[in-house]
Amino acid sequence: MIPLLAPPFTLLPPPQLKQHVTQHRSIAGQKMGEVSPEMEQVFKRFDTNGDGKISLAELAEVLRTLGSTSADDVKRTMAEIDTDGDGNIDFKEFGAFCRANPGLMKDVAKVFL
Ligand SMILES: [Ca+2]
Ligand SMILES: [Ca+2]
Repeated sequence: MIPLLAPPFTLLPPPQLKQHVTQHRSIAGQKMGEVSPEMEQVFKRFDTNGDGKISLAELAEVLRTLGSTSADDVKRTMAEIDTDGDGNIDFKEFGAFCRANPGLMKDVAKVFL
């Protein structure tokens, strides 16, 4: 007589398939704009008035803490991160900057967290 159920082990995907799925998921996650919890904390430290955006004044304060007091530096950094040019860095822009500069953001996290 043929058993109705296959032995359980046949239901598990082979190891190489599992691996593939895991890799695919992490790539998809990055495309969705995933930002690490550390970066979210850093953003909250930067956004001192808590409106969900980093203004030029808030960015200036961040750069001052990091040792840069030049107004030109602040303007240049703002222009670099504020990709839609509305004069504020929102979390999406901040996340994109974090992903583009992971080494720099690690150093910044060390200072602020
Ligand atoms: Ca703010
Ligand atoms: Ca913006």
